[in-house]
Amino acid sequence: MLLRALALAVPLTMIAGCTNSVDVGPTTRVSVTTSASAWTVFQGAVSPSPAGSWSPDTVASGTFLPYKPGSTAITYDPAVVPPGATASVAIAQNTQSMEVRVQATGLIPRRAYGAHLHTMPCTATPDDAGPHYQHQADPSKPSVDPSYANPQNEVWLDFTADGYGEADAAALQKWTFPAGQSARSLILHAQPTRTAAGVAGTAGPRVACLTLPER
Ligand SMILES: [Cu+2]
Repeated sequence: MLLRALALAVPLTMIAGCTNSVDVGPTTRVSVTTSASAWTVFQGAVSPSPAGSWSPDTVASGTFLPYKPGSTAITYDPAVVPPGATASVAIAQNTQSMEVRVQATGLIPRRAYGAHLHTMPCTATPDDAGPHYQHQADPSKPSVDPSYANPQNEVWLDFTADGYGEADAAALQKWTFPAGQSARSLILHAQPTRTAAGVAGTAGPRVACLTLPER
């Protein structure tokens, strides 16, 4: 008898749910934009992994706020990365290649940002995050030589925020982080990354920083 009552209750609940949903307008975006939008592949050579095989070994996310002791997601320029903006980074590696994905929200709609993985964690001082992580280290510092400062040797994740201030980007590398060594931050820059000799890899001021976990 109890089962019978439950069997009746379930369809009734479903009907009630359908009826209610009529009143919910299409004004709430929720996560539709994020989940439906395609990853922007910076390097272009390989397609992103199919969703089923994507299994990152490193994930970090945070909400950018002005620096406080212990912060792991910091905005250095609230006019460019508004407090409350978010970013998440996921890194998936196999034996010889790596894919890095970033998703961001709360940015300035339709604004272009430079973005890279850097060597050190975030602090109150933007430069403390160090230079870009390089697979083959440039013997000259700062590295502005396009034969080292390029998106094959560094992890570049530049993006332009959409009309809602959201963005996705991905980078594919034909190398992996050596054991016990990895990039420790995602830096957002005020400008897209330059590629010309003498300025390669530069992208204007550092406007936000997300610390990545040690691996
Ligand atoms: Cu950078």
